[in-house]
Amino acid sequence: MNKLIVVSNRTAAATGLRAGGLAVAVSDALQKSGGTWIGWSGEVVDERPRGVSVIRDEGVQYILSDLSQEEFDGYYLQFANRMIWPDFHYRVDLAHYDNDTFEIYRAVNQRFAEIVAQEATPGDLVWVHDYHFLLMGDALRQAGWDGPTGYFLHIPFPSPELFRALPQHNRIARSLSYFDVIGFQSERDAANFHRYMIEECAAVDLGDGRLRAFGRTFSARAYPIGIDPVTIEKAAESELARAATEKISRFLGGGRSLVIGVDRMDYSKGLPERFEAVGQLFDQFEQVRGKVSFTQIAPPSRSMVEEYKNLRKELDRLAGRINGDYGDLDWIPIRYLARAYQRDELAGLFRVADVALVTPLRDGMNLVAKEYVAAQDPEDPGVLVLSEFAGAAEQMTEALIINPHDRGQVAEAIYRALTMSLTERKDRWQALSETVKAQDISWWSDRFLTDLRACGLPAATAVAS
Ligand code: ADQ
Repeated sequence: MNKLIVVSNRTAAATGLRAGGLAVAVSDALQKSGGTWIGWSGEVVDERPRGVSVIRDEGVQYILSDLSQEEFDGYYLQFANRMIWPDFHYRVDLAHYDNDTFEIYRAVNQRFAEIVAQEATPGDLVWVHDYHFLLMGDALRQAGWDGPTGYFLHIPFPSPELFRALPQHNRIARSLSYFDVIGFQSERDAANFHRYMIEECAAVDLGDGRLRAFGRTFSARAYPIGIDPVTIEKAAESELARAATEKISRFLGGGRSLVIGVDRMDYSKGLPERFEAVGQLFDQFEQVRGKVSFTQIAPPSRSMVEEYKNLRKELDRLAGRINGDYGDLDWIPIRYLARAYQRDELAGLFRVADVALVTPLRDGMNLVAKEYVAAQDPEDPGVLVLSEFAGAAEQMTEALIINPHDRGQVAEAIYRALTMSLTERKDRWQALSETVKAQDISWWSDRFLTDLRACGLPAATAVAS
């Protein structure tokens, strides 16, 4: 193998590694193997961009292209974030189905495919990421690249009934079939994709995750993404972590328990439902009033999209109402901080939090669940309350698994977590920690890249290896 080429909408160069699981995960994988990362520069310009900019940083070469205003609106804001994102997160009610923006989305996929094809040389591996580039499979082949090409979807793959709601579903499925390896976060997602391909595209199931459809043979399996637990453990003991925990301890005052939530502000994360469940906790379990504070950290994202603006208003309203109903002169039940924090600061907050609420309505994986476990003190670990609809629930079965729509169940789980014995907390944490350590970020990328590499080998070698 020569080099690895990763393609994703945002790269670590453009995001500066802030909120966003993809940036965190992929930059770790690329730094280990060296290689090229191709994506959007983060800049929007008036004209259709012609050139690219090339940056080198910590062993990774970044090739970045601007987006024109028309591309940004059609490809990014509209098709990716107002059609695919809501549809794949089971929010058909929020999706704005539209054919014109699909054409712009297709053209942007083709433009980036041409940048990849210019950079790739025989022996390279191309690894495309996420829902911005669903059409990259055949776009790459059209651009002249025919080497091993993999695709990893970071968000859920919906049930076939919901995928079919996208007017372009068949076109997208055909394009996906041009990838050699398609990776999903969970078994549930992989099963949804298989069912769609078999029911709708007459795919033949060849066993072992492989399918034949549209005249192509490819594999589609689950590769649950992990984190680097060692980095998080260290981060939890850093200076920044200490400073953050001192600040929050001053706010909490002596003896008060901390329940924490950390999410991008997104309707898929179930934040209004979570706030309501915390309200219900104070309503149903009066004994915890004044003794527990819930802090939600939620940096606004995609704030140009209307549904996200509405969410912010909803959260402001709910936090205000719950604090008004239950708060006291010396106690604020819900604190909600609409800003990003550094990884070290978050790790410190995770470590001192008695309970973490990871309660998305749908989530591909959810890295916060894993980061929370990695940041705990083994002698006094906190408790994870986890939605059954996060991909992480398939691996993290020792968390308190809840249905985020069931406020009463979530309130009871929080109460149970707050009153859980040290022995039970340790047992649960031990099992979770073993999973997070064994199935870490390297495990994820190694498994995917091993399968992808096997596609580039002559058939006899691939079988023998
Ligand atoms: P996201 O939807 O962004 O990722 P998630 O997996 O939780 O969700 O990752 C968020 C990352 O951003 C975490 O590393 C977290 O620590 C960080 N973060 C969150 N809030 C922050 C804040 N206030 N300040 C700074 N950092 C913050 C998508 C999918 C997920 C999938 C990931 C990775 O939606 O389901 O797990 O990709 O594949």
